[in-house]
Amino acid sequence: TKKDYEKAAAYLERTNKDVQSDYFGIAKGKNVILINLESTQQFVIGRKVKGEEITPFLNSLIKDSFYFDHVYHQTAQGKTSDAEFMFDQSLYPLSSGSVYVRRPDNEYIAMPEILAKSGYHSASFHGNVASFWNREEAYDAFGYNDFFSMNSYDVTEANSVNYGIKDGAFLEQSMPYLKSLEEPFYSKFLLLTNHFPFILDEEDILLDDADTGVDVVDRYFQTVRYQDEMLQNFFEDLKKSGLYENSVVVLIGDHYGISESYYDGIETYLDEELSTPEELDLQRVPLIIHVPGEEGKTIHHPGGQIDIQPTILHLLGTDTSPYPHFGQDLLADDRDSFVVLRDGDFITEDVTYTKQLCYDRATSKQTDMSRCAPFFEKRNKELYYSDAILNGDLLRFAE
Ligand code: GP9
Ligand code: MN
Repeated sequence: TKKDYEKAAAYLERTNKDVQSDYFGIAKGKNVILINLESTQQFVIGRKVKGEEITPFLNSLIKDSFYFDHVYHQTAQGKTSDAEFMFDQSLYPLSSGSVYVRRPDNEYIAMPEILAKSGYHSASFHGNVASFWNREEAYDAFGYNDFFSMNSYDVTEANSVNYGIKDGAFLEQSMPYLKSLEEPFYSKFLLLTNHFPFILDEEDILLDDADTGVDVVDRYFQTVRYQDEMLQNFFEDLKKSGLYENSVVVLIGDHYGISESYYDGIETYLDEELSTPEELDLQRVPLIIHVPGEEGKTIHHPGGQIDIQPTILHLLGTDTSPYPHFGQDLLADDRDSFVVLRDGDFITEDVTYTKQLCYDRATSKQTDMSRCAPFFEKRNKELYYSDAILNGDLLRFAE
């Protein structure tokens, strides 16, 4: 009911989600190119296998970008679709199933619709079939103008692996479409090659075997390395086309690639036993935001995928206060860092709550529950009001 909507809106107002940073509006009028790094976890950034960097291109890009090294994925069963949903809508995903599949008929106020008010055209690019995760229907609900899916690409046996068209061919074939878009645009690219079980053709293997004794982990490093190389090519094409200077590029991982059953391989690779808070920290995904002309800066404060939408909107100089959203501008220094994962775990500036235990973030040691307990109510409310909005289709009452 409208009353329920008003309660949720009052909660969002009380918790002050609209703190702005000094960077508000620095990218006004620029295009946005958001790239979803499939299954890419933060821990690969800056690391090496047999002396070779796993992500040489991303490592160099970070030097002149905003880089967030403590952003956690907040996805649940909807995997990529949950991540995308947060980027576009800044609501939590559902605790089970995918919002795309379960709630495509809801009213939404998503990124494409918000940016359309400033004259932006919006497009999503993805090499898999349009019906996967019910994207076609969901994108209509979010207000996307274009969806370039499998039918828009020349997909052959030779240029495909695992789930479909390889990232290299996908990005290359996307360029003409991207160039043809009306500017300014908001575009979203969903990569595909770095997906479990991490299969590559021989010619695409650019990194030595890590020899962890766990094949999935060894292959993971190689598909991440391949993805990195294809991104480098894409950036070169962006530069050639002239789009680079006029676009904000956001790169972010959608969810973990290595599940708990393969942690042995990560422990062998890192040469250490993972503590409980370190296991939670494996749920971090890289977030890199490149704004042309801006100096590089690394931000260590914790954040989540739910924060992507307000962070981008603020860079573009869009006031987010009229739009219901649970995230915050990650560039705002004086924000209250509070990351709620979909299973109820959470991370604050000082503590981590996971496996029903409380940990001190500075020491990674278990600490008294009294330091985590004060956040339980806020955690519950975040998830409660977001669920209420989705299950009650409450955005239809928003102005
Ligand atoms: C498939 C892509 C990958 O279209 O979204 O699927 P997921 O990571 O969600 O399993
Ligand atoms: Mn995914």
